[in-house]
Amino acid sequence: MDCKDLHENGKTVSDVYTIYPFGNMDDSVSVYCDMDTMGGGWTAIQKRVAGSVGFQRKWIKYKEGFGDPNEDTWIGNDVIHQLTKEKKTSLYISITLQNDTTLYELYEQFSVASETDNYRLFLAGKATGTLGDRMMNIPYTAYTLNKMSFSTFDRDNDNKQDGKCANRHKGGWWFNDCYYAFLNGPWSFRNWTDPWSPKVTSGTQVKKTMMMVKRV
Ligand SMILES: [Ca+2]
Repeated sequence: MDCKDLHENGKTVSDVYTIYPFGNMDDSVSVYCDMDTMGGGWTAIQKRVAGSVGFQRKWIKYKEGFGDPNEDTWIGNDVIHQLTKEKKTSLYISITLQNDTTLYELYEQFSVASETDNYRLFLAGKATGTLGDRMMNIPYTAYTLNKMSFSTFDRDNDNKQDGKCANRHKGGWWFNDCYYAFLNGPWSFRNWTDPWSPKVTSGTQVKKTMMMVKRV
């Protein structure tokens, strides 16, 4: 079903694998599995290493997924929902900087609702790491991403009254009245503001990003 199953069945090398998250052999998904980080068995839902894939995509593309798991990819919101809907699932986010330092944040509980609830984000439990929590419990509540719907440039579900965060910031995400953390910004670095404020304030600092999930 996911990379954790593969890991438990002896796949211990980080690589691209085929999983069947919908429990049906006709519905395969090609994913990057991280078998090294924190015990391994992590399924990458987002990965950016090359900038070869644009992340300013329509709702339907975020729903279905896009890109290449060997390079840059969004696994798809339907798959993320499927992977997180039943079991308690953790989210591991990392940003590798141009100087090869990797910062991370681990969210104990993560899930994404179905399309009928606009792939709403749920985070709970502890947040730990070197990035600092900038999604769940933050002092400026207008930038809290927890419990926000997903938005794309053609589907505005954000809390910005006078505009669309997805248009302004050029990518799909769980925007509020926008954000302190946004990993789907334009890879044309100068245009990507605050991937993870204040630790990473410009896309020019970013070499790689990962968002990965694992049942716990
Ligand atoms: Ca709006």
